[in-house]
Amino acid sequence: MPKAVCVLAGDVKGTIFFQQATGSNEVQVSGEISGLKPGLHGFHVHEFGDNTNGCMSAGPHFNPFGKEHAGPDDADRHVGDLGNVTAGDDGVAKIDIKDKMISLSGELSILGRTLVVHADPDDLGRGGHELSKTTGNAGGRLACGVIGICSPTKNVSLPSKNLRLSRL
Ligand SMILES: [Cu+2]
Ligand SMILES: [Zn+2]
Repeated sequence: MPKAVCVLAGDVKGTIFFQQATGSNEVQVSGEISGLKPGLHGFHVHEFGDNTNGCMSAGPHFNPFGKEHAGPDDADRHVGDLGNVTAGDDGVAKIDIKDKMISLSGELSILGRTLVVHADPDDLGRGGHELSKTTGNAGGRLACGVIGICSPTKNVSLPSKNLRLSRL
């Protein structure tokens, strides 16, 4: 089964795996991010895998259909809109998301693009802020990494215990 990985490095760090069963339209996103302020943090795939100017050169949310920003469960959304991750009091966010819009192949492939975790909660387009419909007003880009191909035989372990819901 195709698999991909993204490594976040710095004060905020973590490893996030992506896997998609052959022929399935669902991508399983799993992993852990540490060093976060407790609470919600916007979590998106941005368009470019360009980190030459840090996370800023990753560009806007991956949005091949020209939609407005929204939440992961909305039919009309940016393809890259994965919602929020939730950090506990220990600053660790455990991630276990299934998403039907991103893909590891074809037109909607996220390979070679950038995964970003933000300073603030993503309002999922509903906050009424001027940025709600473009970024969810999720604040600064705390950490990012390019999503790369990993070995299909790699053992991708899911976060086991004390799994917190990673979406609003
Ligand atoms: Cu983002
Ligand atoms: Zn978006």
